[in-house]
Amino acid sequence: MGFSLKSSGLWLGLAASAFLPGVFAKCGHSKFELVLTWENASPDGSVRKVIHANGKFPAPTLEIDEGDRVEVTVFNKMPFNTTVHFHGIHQDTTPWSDGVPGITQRHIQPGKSFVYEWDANQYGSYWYHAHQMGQIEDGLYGPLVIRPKKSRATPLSAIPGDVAAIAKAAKKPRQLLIGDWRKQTSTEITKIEHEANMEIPCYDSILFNGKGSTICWDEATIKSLVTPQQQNTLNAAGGNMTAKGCLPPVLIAKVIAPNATVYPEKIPAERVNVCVPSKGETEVISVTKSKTETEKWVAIDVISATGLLAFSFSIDGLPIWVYAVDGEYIVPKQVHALPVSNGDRFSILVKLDEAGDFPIRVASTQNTQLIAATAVLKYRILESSVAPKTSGFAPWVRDNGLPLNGTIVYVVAQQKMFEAKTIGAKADATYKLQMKTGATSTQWSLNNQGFAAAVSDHGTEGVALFKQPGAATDLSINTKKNQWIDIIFITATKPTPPHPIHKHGNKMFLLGSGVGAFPWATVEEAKAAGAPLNLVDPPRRDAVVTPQASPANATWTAIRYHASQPGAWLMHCHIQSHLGGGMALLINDGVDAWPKVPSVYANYQ
Ligand SMILES: *[C@@H]1O[C@H](CO)[C@@H](O)[C@H](O)[C@H]1NC(C)=O
Ligand SMILES: *[C@@H]1O[C@H](CO)[C@@H](O)[C@H](O)[C@H]1NC(C)=O
Ligand SMILES: *[C@@H]1O[C@H](CO)[C@@H](O)[C@H](O)[C@H]1NC(C)=O
Ligand SMILES: *[C@@H]1O[C@H](CO)[C@@H](O)[C@H](O)[C@H]1NC(C)=O
Ligand SMILES: *[C@@H]1O[C@H](CO)[C@@H](O)[C@H](O)[C@H]1NC(C)=O
Ligand SMILES: [Cu+2]
Repeated sequence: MGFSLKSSGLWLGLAASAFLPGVFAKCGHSKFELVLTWENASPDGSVRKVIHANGKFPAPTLEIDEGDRVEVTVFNKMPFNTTVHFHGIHQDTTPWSDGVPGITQRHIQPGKSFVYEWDANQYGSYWYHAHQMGQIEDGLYGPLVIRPKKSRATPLSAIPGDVAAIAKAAKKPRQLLIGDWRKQTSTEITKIEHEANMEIPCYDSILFNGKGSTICWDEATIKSLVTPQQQNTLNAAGGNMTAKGCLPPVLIAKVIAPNATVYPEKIPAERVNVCVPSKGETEVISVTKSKTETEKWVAIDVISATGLLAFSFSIDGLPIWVYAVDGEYIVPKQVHALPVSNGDRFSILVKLDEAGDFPIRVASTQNTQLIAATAVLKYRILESSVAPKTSGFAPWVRDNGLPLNGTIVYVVAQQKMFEAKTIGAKADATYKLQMKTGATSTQWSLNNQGFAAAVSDHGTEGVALFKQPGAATDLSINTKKNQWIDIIFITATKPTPPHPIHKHGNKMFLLGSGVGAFPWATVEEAKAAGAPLNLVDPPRRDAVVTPQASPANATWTAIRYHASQPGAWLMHCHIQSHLGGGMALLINDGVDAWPKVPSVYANYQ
């Protein structure tokens, strides 16, 4: 089965023994190979084409030790271009391994391979995914875990319980990737959206580690779940939720792009109006307590791999301790439900007492669709004579994503980082970005204009990282090395849904958000005027969610980051249809110290 692949600039001659699809790690150096293929599969019980990595979906977990040099070789055996992005990985001094076509590399074409190489100078829960068109929605995603070095202090002692049992659980967190899923490929969906001239945010299933089902609720159930906000939209535009629990895309188009000519007759009925149930497997996280253990805990890395849906995460009957967010330790916080947005990671610890099959509940919080699903946390106690509890657990959250009375929901703005990091006292530059919608509900922009590179290949213009940055435009900003940069996201057109804005490269400090169009020149001025801003110990995130804007009021969100890593970084909405619709900006960091790209990357074809 040995073979070699030549791509000009990169010669990969692999001996048969070295080419075992899978994973082999050496001390200080983690090497992985991912062979990508395009296969028939039925994650939710319904067959379609799915991207497999080393023969499976989701892609395998990459387990790395903090401090390792990481090398990931991607073999593209699919009939289309691809790239792979390591989400949340700083890529300090290796911007060419960030995986964004047109920004940091050329496409990996069918039959070609590409070597990503970077330093794991972080720890915790991450994930990797395709950064080419809508390929996340075709299944190219997998977990990435960086085991903290032994000397790293942890916040676990703040959690009440058996210290050893907690530490043992946290050493081996289980990964739970949560995705939304449709019975058609991303290319088919995009084609329908273009023909109908509107965005069609309606999904079939929720997948836990690639497993799930299409659940069809009856009309009465859907009616009982409609949220006040959804009812407002229905009342204003005139209509009902569809059999799939979706707001009719025509209503969304009416609100977002009222002047667009739409062709709803081009949308196949099963895409929105008709729900066809199908049954796949149920994901089970199994935990067993042995006779010698006195207390049992389980750690779970909750990872959102959704293309569009934001959701509430909870475990019926069990409170959860959040101890890390986006890979970094926080001061632990006990809650019942998590607001999870596209690309987020929450690392949680759960104390288990009585044996049972606890429902792990995910419910959409997106206005566009009512959809919910459960996986199972199966807890057993060896040699116990008590029968496990299999039903009757009290949920924390309704299937429309709204918390029940008394449920404590995690609040991102109140997040306290465990490790203090200096935040620049004052920004060297402030950018106010005007987020807009376009003439149709498929067009979006992060700053005035849609970003064409997000939808095309950027081929004729060349790769941003491979040339000296030009002057800043609506689609790019330039910074100098080690400047502190403030960015204010303003919802210039409204209404608009929440947007999970992800920044590549290093993390952002989330200073705050509020109502209005940010009438101030700087964050300091806003703070002096009483705006809700934390300039002392704000949360660090690799994505921030901009609050939705009603027809009456814009919203703003302020972040600060350190331009410590020269290179070309994309900042974009992580909703795949918004990214595809142009909601992106190029950040050229450190233009005065622009990196020299190794020829193996610069010459890659
Ligand atoms: C695939 O990648 C090549 C090289 O970057 C590019 O020329 C081509 O246009 C890409 N094809 C698509 C469909 O993006
Ligand atoms: C919505 O459903 C109700 C029945 O529940 C029906 O009377 C009404 O006509 C429907 N509205 C639309 C716009 O289809
Ligand atoms: C839609 O068209 C009307 C009439 O031409 C115009 O007044 C309005 O501003 C337009 N709305 C948008 C969102 O473009
Ligand atoms: C919620 O709980 C509080 C205190 O237990 C109670 O006063 C209140 O009436 C409850 N609200 C609802 C809507 O059930
Ligand atoms: C929204 O705007 C209206 C009118 O400008 C104002 O009265 C209202 O207080 C605003 N809402 C919030 C939450 O600030
Ligand atoms: Cu990303």
